[in-house]
Amino acid sequence: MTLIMGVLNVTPDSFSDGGLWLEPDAAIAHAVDLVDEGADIIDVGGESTRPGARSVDPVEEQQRVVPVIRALAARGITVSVDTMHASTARAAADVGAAIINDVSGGLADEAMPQAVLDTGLQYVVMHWRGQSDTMDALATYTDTVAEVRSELSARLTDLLDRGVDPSKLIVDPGLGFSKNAHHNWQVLGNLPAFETLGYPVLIGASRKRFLSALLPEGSPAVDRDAPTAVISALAAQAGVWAVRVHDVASTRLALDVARAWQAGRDD
Ligand code: PMM
Repeated sequence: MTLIMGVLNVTPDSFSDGGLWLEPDAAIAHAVDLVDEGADIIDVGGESTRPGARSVDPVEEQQRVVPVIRALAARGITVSVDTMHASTARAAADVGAAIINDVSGGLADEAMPQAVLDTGLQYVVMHWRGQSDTMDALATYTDTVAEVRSELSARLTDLLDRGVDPSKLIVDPGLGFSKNAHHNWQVLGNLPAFETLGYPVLIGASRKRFLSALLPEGSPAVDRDAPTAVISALAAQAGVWAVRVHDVASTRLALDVARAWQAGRDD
């Protein structure tokens, strides 16, 4: 059954929810709501990765995320930490995080693979070609699916060579990261190609820019929750391990529909 990773951005500048959950108490309350709505994992991030976002000092990032992760883990909630910094991953592990979600797949901080080894946490390896200020310029492919897959495969090989336990690894093709709308749809239409890497697959389509083309011009980001939920259902049918979403309730419903559909077929 496909899991739901609920997004909790403890940032002033994330594109769809920046500034909403900067206060720890508000962040914790929102995470508890997401769990009540059906999230299996809460992904806590303290640095926006939207195109053009400024990078955040790891100390500031830790001030944002550590108290929130500590409180959520103490409530028995499974927490992932969305970070490219090894020091933040270690600080999160110390207060009970279960998963390191690194959108750079270990490329942004050379100390990350050792942090993965030392903490023994699960590790999301996302496809990434460069920091937020350069990533759009790097969105060039001749064969999108093959190139994303082989670049992910190279990251996996590197991590395994350093001794990371394969059972800890999760892959994510990184929708929107050095990928335009066309590239994103190519990835989504070919999810089995990523599943053949042999690791659980995570998909993060939620509220991303490429969904806006399906909606009336000028629609707010929350209007992307319906297309996001449809993607969640289709991704579940394609066998993904988890979907990372802002609006958990609509994706919960979509996954329940997909499951009922499947049960009808198996009956
Ligand atoms: N997207 C964002 C941030 N973190 N992590 C993973 N594993 N996959 C993603 O697609 C992903 C991510 C950017 O979205 P946000 O600003 O809404 O958090």
